[in-house]
Amino acid sequence: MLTLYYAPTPNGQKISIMLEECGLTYDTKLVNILGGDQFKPEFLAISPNNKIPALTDSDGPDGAPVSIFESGAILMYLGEKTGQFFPADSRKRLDVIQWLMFQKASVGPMLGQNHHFNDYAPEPVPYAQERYIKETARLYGVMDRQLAENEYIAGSEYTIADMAIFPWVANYKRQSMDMGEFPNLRRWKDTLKIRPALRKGMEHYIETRWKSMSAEEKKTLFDIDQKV
Ligand SMILES: N[C@@H](CCC(=O)N[C@@H](CS)C(=O)NCC(=O)O)C(=O)O
Repeated sequence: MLTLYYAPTPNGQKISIMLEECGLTYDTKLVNILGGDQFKPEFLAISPNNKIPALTDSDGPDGAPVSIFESGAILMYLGEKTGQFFPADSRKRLDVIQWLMFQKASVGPMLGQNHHFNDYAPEPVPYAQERYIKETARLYGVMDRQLAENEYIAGSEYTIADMAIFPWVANYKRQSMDMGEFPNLRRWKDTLKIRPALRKGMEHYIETRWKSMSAEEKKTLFDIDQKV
């Protein structure tokens, strides 16, 4: 049995997309990250960095149960487990790993800061707002150039690297990006967004997504002091 610890955010949606694309059966445990569920000992036991997503599998690689945190590791685990969306060929696999690492090290953290300073910061910080909008545009440019030469982000096949990036680029309006400036990225986004399984993954528990955050919820999510 696979159990996904989840909230409907880009990092959570990466995994619901992969589970749906693979046609896997899974349970979902909603983690209320605005209410502090991520700090509960039972969640920290499987996700020590107090973040969703996490996955448990009662049938791990050696037949024993396993738990996994970090979305990139979960995507690679599911790719290996199912033999889908993570090519076996060494060169192709290396391409997927590079673009997956690019998402994990750059797209997620930088676009996350864009969301933070433009949506959640208690007061406007123009330097930070501008910095992260410019960095988002730079990263969109990197992806646009890659997609000028390749159908998908890591080459000719749809892979876990595309699934990791899509939920972030789906938020382009919120990031103040004009997709007209990135025609190849737009072509890729429009191709992916009509995949039924990807749509199902994107919509997984989307009705529980918050529209706004109270001051107390922001403190739970963003006040580093209370986390140490
Ligand atoms: N590097 C992590 C990032 C995950 C992440 O940032 N999760 C956020 C939601 S999108 C979270 O759970 N935040 C709760 C917190 O920081 O307390 C991954 O890719 O899995």
